[in-house]
Amino acid sequence: MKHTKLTLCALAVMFAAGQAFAHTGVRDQVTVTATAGANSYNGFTITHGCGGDSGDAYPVLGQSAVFPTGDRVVWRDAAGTVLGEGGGAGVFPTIVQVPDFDANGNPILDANGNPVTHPEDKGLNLGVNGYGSVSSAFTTAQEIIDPNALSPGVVEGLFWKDGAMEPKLNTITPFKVAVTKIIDPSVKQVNIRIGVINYCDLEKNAANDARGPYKQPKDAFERKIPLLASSAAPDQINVNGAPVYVSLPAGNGDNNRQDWWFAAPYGGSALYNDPELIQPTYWTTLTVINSSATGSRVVSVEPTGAAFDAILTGPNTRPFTKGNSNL
Ligand SMILES: [Cu+2]
Repeated sequence: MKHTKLTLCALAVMFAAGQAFAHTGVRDQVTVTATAGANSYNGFTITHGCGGDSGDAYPVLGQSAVFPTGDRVVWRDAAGTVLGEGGGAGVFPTIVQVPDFDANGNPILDANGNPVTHPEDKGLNLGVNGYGSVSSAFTTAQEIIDPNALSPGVVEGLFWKDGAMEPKLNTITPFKVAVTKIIDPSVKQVNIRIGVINYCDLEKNAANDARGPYKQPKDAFERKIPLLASSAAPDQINVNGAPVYVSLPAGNGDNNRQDWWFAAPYGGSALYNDPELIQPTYWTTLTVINSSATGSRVVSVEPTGAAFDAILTGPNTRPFTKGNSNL
């Protein structure tokens, strides 16, 4: 039997149950002011296995995330209307003074001997840092940077692998962000949308799924964990009894088991365009509150399709995907 929609999480069910913060979200909101930013030691909350709201839940084996960064961002108002692309949209300060250089590469100085500068928009920088250690279900945490980006060296994505979230439990994948002050007093809240993928089905995709058995996942301590949880079975009493868990058949004949926690990327994406996997409206969102706002505007910023295609490519999503196809 094919499970073509296993990856879709039933939003209506979750809101009906009053679990508006379920799915994969962000642990803490961040509060800044007109004059001061804030460091936030934060994380993604993984609240169920792939496809886990209305039936079987596959254990999450890893996670990728792309943050809105640099000039590959789109700003929207509360209704979703595009306000602009790139930069800080006058909400976050992204303009910096850059020195002028002469033809020989030496800084140009003014009459007082001070460097001559000009303003440049260096793009959005959330100051993302990955955190190591076995503080989530996954042993490996990696930062993803793009050497060809507007500001090379800025972390644009994070990646976790080598472990598994037991499907009846939750986990938090840790990161730090350094959010700057908000310079537009009319903006009360910024919803920072992050494109997150939870991987569940190791090295299985449309090209190879029918071949070979599903590999039993292991947790960060190399312990085997159950393959599958089913909401149709009685509540779990203990793992050894495990009436809840059943094995998967060899190969499942369909796409990877993945949950994609983002809507269709702005501007289109060559890699992330599978309508079975894209959420209708839901994004994993970091909420930033401006405590010194005088207005009540809510704006959002999200990575563009170009950012997805540059950051979450095959090398940055392996071993869960191979190459740039069948993501
Ligand atoms: Cu959910």
